[in-house]
Amino acid sequence: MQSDKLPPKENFSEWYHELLMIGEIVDNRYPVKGMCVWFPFGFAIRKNVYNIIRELLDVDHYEALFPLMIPENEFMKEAQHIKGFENEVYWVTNGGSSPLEVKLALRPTSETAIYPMFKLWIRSHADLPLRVYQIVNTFRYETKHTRPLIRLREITSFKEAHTAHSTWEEAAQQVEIAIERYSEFYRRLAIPFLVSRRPNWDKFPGADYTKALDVIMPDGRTLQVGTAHHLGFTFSKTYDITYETLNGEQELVSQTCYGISERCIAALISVHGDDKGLVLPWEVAPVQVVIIPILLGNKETTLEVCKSIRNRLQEACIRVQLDTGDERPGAKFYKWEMKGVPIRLEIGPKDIDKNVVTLARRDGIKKIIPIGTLIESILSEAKEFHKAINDNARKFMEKNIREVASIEEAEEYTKQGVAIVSWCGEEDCGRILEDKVEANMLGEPQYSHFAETQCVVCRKMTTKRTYLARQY
Ligand code: A5A
Ligand code: ZN
Repeated sequence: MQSDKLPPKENFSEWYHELLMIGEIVDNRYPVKGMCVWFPFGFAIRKNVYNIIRELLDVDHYEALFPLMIPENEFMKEAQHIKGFENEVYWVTNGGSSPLEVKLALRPTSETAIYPMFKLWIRSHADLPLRVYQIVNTFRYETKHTRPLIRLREITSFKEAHTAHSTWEEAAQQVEIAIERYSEFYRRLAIPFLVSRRPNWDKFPGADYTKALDVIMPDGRTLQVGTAHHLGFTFSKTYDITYETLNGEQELVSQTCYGISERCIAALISVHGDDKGLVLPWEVAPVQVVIIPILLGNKETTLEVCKSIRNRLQEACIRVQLDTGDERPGAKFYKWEMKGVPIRLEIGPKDIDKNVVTLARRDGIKKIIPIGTLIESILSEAKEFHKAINDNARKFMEKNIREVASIEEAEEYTKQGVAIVSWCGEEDCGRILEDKVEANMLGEPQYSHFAETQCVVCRKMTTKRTYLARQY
């Protein structure tokens, strides 16, 4: 039994874990560490969220599906990749009681499953660029503290895209396109984020470089919610993926890959939620509007009006629920607020007499709306609601980033938020920084420019900066 009292969001960790249960997102009681069960309500959110990713990628990617198991010989081909993942791989060694001739890895990510097939699929320049993605479960034997939706051993919602190009430059362009698509994705979830280029010692195993999106969580720590990797020629050399050029020569393809997991839902819940529970953006809320009848006087008439309004909303493709349960209205308000429903309509006999309804947004705004223009009003309030939760989230993010001038200040500030410090870009200085500040370097902020100043470690002049943060 769990209590249905939510701790205040201030106690972020307890709030988060409790809300996943009472908000019916995921159940962490499954008897394998790091593996969670999606409740139907959480799964409905997931479906809506992943529909956005699909919509954004389907424009110019193909969705595909590769097997879960990877033969050891394929998995072990790329040395840098092995080094990055070998301690995190689950191995299948038996079929029934017979040992397998070739051990099988459960994919921790799918480069080594996909690229042997790319070798077969790509013949000539006409096959390029090739862009595919899949949404699958992946397995990582994480040794750091596991957390639902954040650090899982079975990642159930791993969206990975893999692309192949005729030149390195075109692949670099694809990394930018990936970052742009992910940015659009997070804008639609009203989640502000930081984009940075990871330092070389933190890039994806086998990549030339990695760019990442990070979200600042309520406790000031950052969560990496998406990454795009320029793979250069690393894997095309290993897996011999070549194409015939216009002149009839064989050339290696240049590759990228980029991924997002259910961490996007962890961010969604954490960034927008409040002391009352979930706050869901309109586009992904399983229930967008809830109608609460106020049953005083002529109950029949009130229910009739509520039903006809529900039908009108359904015809307008709004996900609506009419709550005709026995609880008192106050108890229903509380329940649906906890579920994050963006808009609540309260309809009682007095409203009906005046041909109006009371509309209450999940962010606290309340209005009286004429029934005649209800659909238009709801749709415009939905837009306003998106803007309001987005502004609120942005304010929080901006309040928790600061440029600081010294190692000491960075050490102090990263206790509560993300510090920006000047860093010459040298690995030696970076390592010293991470060590002294006791925080992680997210890397260079992208698409921003800074004045010239001294590296906080070596004092060389530089226009470079890095984010420093305590990371999830
Ligand atoms: N093949 C590329 C795309 C790849 O695997 N990249 S990655 O290792 O960076 O993973 C992609 C994203 O998955 C990460 O940015 C992170 O947001 C998420 N992720 C990684 N490990 C995870 C874990 N154990 N649980 C949940 N999400 C995870
Ligand atoms: Zn330096």
